[in-house]
Amino acid sequence: MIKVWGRRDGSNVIKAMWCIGELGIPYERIDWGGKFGGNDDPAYLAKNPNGRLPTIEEEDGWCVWESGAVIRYLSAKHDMGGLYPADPRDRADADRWMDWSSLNLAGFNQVYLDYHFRLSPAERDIAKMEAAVKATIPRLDVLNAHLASRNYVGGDRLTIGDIPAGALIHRWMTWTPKDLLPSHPHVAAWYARLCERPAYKEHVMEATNKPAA
Ligand SMILES: N[C@@H](CCC(=O)N[C@@H](CS)C(=O)NCC(=O)O)C(=O)O
Repeated sequence: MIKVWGRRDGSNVIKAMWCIGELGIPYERIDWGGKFGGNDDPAYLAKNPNGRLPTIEEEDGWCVWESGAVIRYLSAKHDMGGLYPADPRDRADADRWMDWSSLNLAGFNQVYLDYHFRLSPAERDIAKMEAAVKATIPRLDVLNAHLASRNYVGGDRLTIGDIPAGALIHRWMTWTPKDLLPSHPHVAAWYARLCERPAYKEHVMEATNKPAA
C-alpha cells in the first residue's frame, strides 16, 4: 500500500488525494506538516529534500513529490488510457491544463488563505481580495470558453487535466465573497459535475477548510 505524507487540508495534498480517490487505490495517509510538523525531520527530508507536502512513498521506499508529478505517476501506473490519456495528443490536451492551473490560476489561493485563515479580522484587507479576484477573472474566462464545448477539461471524461484546476475551483467557489464572485456558467456547470463525484466530495469538498462565517 502507498503512504501519503501530508495533512489532509493542504492544497497540494488535496490534489494527490483526489487523484488517489478517483483511482480507488489503497493508501495510508500520515498527517504531516502544518500543525503536525515533521517537515524538517531528517528521515522525511531523505524522502523529500524540499520538506514540503505531499510525498508519496511506495512499499519499497521509492518516493515521488511535486503534486503534478504525483498525479501523473499514479494515474499512468493505475489508469493508463483513463485518467491518464494514452494517446500523446490527448494526453497533452489534458496535461497542459495541469501546468496552466499552477502557473496561471493558483495565484488567488495564497491571498484567500491569508484573508480567511491567517489574518485577524482587523488585519484583513478586502482590497487585496478584490485585486486577487480581478486578476483571476481573465484566467477563468479562458477556462470558461474552453469548457463551453466539453464536459471536462480534457474532453468528455475526467482526466489528469481536471485535477489541479478542479481542486482550486472549489476554493474559488466557496472562498470568494458572494458579492465578488463573477459569472462563468461553463465553469460552474463543470464544478457541479465534479461535486457529484464521490472522490471529489471526500478529498476536496470535505478536506477544504471552511472560513468562519
Ligand atoms: N509545488 C509543490 C508545493 C508543495 C507545497 O508547498 N506544499 C505545502 C502544502 S500544500 C507545504 O508543504 N506547506 C508546508 C506545510 O504545510 O507544512 C507541489 O505541488 O507539491
